[in-house]
Amino acid sequence: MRSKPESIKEQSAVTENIDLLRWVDDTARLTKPASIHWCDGTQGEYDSFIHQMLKDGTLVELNQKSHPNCYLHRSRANDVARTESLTFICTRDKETAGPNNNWMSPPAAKERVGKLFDGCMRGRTMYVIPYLMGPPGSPYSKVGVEVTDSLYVAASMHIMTRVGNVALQHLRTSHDFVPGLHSTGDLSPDRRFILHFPEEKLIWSFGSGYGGNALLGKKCFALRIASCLALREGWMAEHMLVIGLEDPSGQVTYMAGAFPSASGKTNLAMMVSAMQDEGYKVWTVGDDIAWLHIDADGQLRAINPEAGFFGVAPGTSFATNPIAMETIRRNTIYTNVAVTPAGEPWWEEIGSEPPEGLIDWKGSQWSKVEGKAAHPNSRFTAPAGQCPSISPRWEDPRGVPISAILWGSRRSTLVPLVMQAFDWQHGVFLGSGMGAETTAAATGTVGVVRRDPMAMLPFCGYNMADYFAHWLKIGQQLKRPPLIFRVNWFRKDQNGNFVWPGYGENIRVLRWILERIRGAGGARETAIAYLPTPNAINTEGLALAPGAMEDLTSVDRSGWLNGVKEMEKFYVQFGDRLPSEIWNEHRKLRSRLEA
Ligand code: OXD
Ligand code: MN
Repeated sequence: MRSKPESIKEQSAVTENIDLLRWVDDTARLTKPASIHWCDGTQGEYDSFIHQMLKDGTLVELNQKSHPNCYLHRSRANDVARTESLTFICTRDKETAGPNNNWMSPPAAKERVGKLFDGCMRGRTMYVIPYLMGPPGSPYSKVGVEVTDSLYVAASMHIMTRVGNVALQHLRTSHDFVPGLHSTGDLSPDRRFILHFPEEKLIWSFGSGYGGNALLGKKCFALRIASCLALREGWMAEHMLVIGLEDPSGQVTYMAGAFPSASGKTNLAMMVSAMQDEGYKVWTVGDDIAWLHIDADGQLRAINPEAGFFGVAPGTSFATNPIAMETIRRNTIYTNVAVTPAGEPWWEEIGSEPPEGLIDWKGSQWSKVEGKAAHPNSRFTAPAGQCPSISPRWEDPRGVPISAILWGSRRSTLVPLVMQAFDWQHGVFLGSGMGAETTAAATGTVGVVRRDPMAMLPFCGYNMADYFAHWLKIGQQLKRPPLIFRVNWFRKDQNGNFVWPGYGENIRVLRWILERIRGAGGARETAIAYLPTPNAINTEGLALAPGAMEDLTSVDRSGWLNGVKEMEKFYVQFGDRLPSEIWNEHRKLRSRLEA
């Protein structure tokens, strides 16, 4: 479907949506491409994109016997992660964006970045990608249209979203779509801007080809813009996995979990339960983003707006995540992993030694002295439908009912293995003050503790004080609010070893959570939350160090008092806008700890 960027009339064979045609036409006038390609989302189109990228070197073919339809993309060395410092929320009023966001006024942003877009697609093809976020036929699904000059982006959007007619059908003649303009530009970080205009539901991304910056359906739309829409419309767009936990009777209970980037969300979402023989099994609904709505009965329901996984490769192995390993054996685009001489993808902790002749993520012969062979934030992009543990309800247009919400982040000290909030308000407070060790998913130092409320610090498209208020308000509208838990699989001992085995053994924690949902499970009230009683979590058969479980389920009062001070430093930046309920919970926690 190629055409010259001429009149709206020529493009109207694809859609009759005048607003969409007008926006595409205006965009073409700005970026001045040589031709326009409207994506139809078909397999034939995907195959032709792959073919072109193999020809021009954007992709390298991997071993088609062991990894059919799998390819490798190597990005620029300076374009390997989300760049939070170059990500902006552009609202009329700076306070609307809040201290949690970088801000530019919309006219200033358009003036500055409009110049970069002017003529940036000269001599190149502009791809127009209509895409649907959410299951077809769901009242909760929404349409986006990304315009890009990157074939890698167009192909990746095919995997991560539902592209083409399905989106145009959902949209019909409505003007209710989120336009997103993307160009890789010259990939210079000096000319890199990820801009969001929530007031006009618009995204502009320039100068990066990295997934989180360039696949605009994901972080830009499904979180930053969607969080603003959700505030207005009374729902929630969250950085959450969604799983179904099946019990021995076959009943499935759904849970949503917010974990910061590269903190084991995909592993938890695809967990092979260590208690499978006893009838406990985990089903995957989504691994990164959940849109949560209140239904007519006052029940919170979740859909996964995405259609694929954009997961972190290093650390993924048959031991840690066999389901992911199965999922990414075919139809997968890898980015910045290493390659073996047999043409197979390789990364650190994949479960095999680096073979002789390994090629690193930059395309050079790898040698140990040069450090990691795969980039720590190397990724796989794979269709969700081919995941062996995908839930039969992952595309249910009504979504799945949520019974529990988990907050999780990497904390090597202090935070217990699991704890239950006293109630919704206390749970919102625990989420709002969540500390997290930074990871390689964003540029910057790794391993530093920062406040990452609800794992949304990089993704909340508006002032987080209002976000906390929104969470509190949603709780009041729910007939039976989900129980809220804080989990932490990442505690380390003095020698730096993990105290809890994690992965499939986390089912033991999920089972306790399930018991709590059902009004059972041993728990004791402490200063910070309800903690499991000594034998409430079954540890039979685990090789835990003596005293490990006591450590993992006790309260370090002085450590928590320090944490309370850190929270205070974070909260004060929101001034009077911070809901009084958050301050009340903060005060109550301090006095309980001091008692
Ligand atoms: C992601 C992220 O890619 O959170 O999911 O960075
Ligand atoms: Mn994420």
